Amino acid sequence: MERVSTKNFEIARVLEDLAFYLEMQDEIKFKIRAFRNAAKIIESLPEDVEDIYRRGEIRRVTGIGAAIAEIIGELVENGMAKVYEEFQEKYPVNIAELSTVEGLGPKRVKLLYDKLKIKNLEELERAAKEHRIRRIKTLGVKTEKNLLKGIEFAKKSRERLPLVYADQIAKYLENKLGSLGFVERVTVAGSYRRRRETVGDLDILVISQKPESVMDFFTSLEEVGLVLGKGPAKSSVVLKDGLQVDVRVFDEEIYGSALLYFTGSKEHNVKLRIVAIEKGLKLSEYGVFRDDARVAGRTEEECYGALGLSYIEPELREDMGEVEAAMNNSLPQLVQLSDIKGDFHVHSNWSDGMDSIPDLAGAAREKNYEYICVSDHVGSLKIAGALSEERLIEQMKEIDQLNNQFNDFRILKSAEVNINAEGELDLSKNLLKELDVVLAAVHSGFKASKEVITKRVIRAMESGLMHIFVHPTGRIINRRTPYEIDLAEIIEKAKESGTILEINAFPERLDLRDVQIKSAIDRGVSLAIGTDSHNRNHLNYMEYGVYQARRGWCTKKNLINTLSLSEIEKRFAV
Ligand code: DGT
Ligand code: CA
Ligand code: CA
Repeated sequence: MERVSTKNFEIARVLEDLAFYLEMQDEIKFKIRAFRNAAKIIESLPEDVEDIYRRGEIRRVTGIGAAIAEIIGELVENGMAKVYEEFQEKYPVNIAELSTVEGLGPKRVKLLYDKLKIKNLEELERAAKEHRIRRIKTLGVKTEKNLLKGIEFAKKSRERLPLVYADQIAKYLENKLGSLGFVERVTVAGSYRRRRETVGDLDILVISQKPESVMDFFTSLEEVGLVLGKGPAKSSVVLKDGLQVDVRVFDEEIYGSALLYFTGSKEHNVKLRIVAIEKGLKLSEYGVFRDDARVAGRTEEECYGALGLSYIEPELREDMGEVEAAMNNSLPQLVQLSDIKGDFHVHSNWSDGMDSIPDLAGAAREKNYEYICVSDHVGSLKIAGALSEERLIEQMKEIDQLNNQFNDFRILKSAEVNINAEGELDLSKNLLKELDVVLAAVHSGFKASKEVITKRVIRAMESGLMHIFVHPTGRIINRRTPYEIDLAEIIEKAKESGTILEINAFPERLDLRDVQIKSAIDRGVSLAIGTDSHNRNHLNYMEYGVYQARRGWCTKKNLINTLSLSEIEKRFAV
C-alpha cells in the first residue's frame, strides 16, 4: 500500500476518506461529523500536524478526540492507519475521484460498488454509458443522466489543484531545494506565482552553479512518483499525489528574464514580445536584447524597464489591459493583506462552526483586526445548524456582552440569510433591522433557470434589507458548477442599490472569480472579503481572498475590509 505522506493536507484527506467510509457504513452522524471536522481543522492548521504530534500535543488541538488522535499517530509513525487499510480492502474505491462527481455521495458509492463493482470514474462512466446504472431500482434513468453530466464536469476539472494545496507542496519543495548548499535562490513561478485559484503544475526556477546536483536531488525526493525527464537545465516529475513539477536551473545574470518568461501568463508574454519588437528589441527567457547584446535580464524590474514599462505584479499578468496600463503608468495600486482590518463572514459554534465567539474574536484580535462579522446561518432552511430567531436573539445578547469588554474591537452582529424562492430574505424584518450587517445567499433552488435565480436575487437587493451578497455564483472548485445567474445584471443592481458583493475567500469557493471582481470594480461596486470561516484557523484564508481580489485589480478603495472600525460603523450606520 502507498505510504501516506505526513503533510497536513494528506492526513486531512485520509480523515475525509474515513468520514466517507463511515457514511457508507451508515455510522452515526456524530462520528462522521467528528472526522470531517477534524479533517478541516488539520487542513487549516498553521503548523505541521506531525510536529504537533511529536511534541505530544495532538489532543490539545480543539476537535481532535482520542480515536482520531490515535489514527493521526499511526499515520505519522507508519504512513498508514489500520482502520483505513481495512476499509480500503473492503471497498477499494477511489473516493477522491468519485466524490468529485456531483450527486454521488457515500451511500451511492456503496450501492454502485455492491451492485456493479464500480471503483473509479472510468468504470462509473462506462456503466452509465452502457445503461447499467438505470437498472438499479433506486437510481433510474434520471439519476444515470445526471451522473453522466457530473462525470463530464469532474473529468474536466480534476487535473487542476486548488492554490491552497499547491501552496503547501510548493513551500515544502522550496524549502527542500533552498536548504541545499549549492542553491542560491528558488522561486516557484507559473500560475502559482500569479496566485491563480488553481494550478495545473508547478514551475520552479533555481539559481545554482551545480545544476546536475540540483536535478539529482530533486528527482530522487521521496515524494516523486515518476520522473518524466531529467537534464541539467530542466527536469520534470509527477509527484505521488499526481501533481507535475518542472524544475529549471538558470544563471544569476538572466534570472529576471527567466522568471518573467516562466511566470507567464503565455498571453502576457506574447504581449510583451510585441512591445519589445516595436522598440527594436528582442525578449526571451534569456534576456532583453538589442541586436546581439543583452540589455536586461538580471531582474524583472530591469526587463520591464527596458521595455519602457513599470513593474507589473504577477497577479495582473493575464493580458487584461495591464501592459497598456504599465505603458502609461496607470496600473492600480493593489490591495495588500496588511491593509485588511476585518473579516465579514465567520461562523461560530452557534451554528456549524467549531469555535466560540470569544475564541474567534480573540483570534481576530491577534491579527490586529478591528472587527469581525459573526454570521451564522439562520432561518427555516435546515442547513448547517441554522439558528432559530430565538437563538439569534440570544446570540446577539452574548455579542453585546462581549463587546462591552473591548474598546478597540467590535463583533458585528450578522447572519447568513437565505434568499428564498420568492426572493425574500428568510428572517423576520425586525431581526434583519437589528443585525449590523446582513449577508444574503442563495442556498436552495440551484437548478432554477438563469432568469428565475437572477430575479430572486434582484428582488432581495431591492428590499433594502441586505448588505452583502455572499458567494454570488455558488460554485465550488472541482465540485459544483455555479448556478445560473446573470452576473452583469446583478452587478448593475448592486451599483444601483449599494449592495456589496462578497469575495468569498474559502479556498474551494473563491467566489467571485477574478474577472468577475474586475467587472464589479469597473462598475464601481464595493466588495467585501469574507473567509466563511468555520474555525479560527480558517481566518487565515483571508490571504486567498486578497490574492483573488488582486487578480481582479482591486485597490484599497474598492474593498470595505480596508475601512477602520469607525468608518465601518458610519457606513453601516451602527
Ligand atoms: P498552469 O500550469 O496550467 O496552471 O498555468 P501556467 O501559466 O503555469 O502554464 P505552464 O505551466 O504551461 O507554463 C508556465 C509559464 O511558461 C507560462 O505561464 C508562460 C510560459 N510559457 C509556457 N509555454 C509558453 C509558450 O508556448 N509561449 C510563451 N510565450 N510562454 C510560454
Ligand atoms: Ca504551471
Ligand atoms: Ca509547467
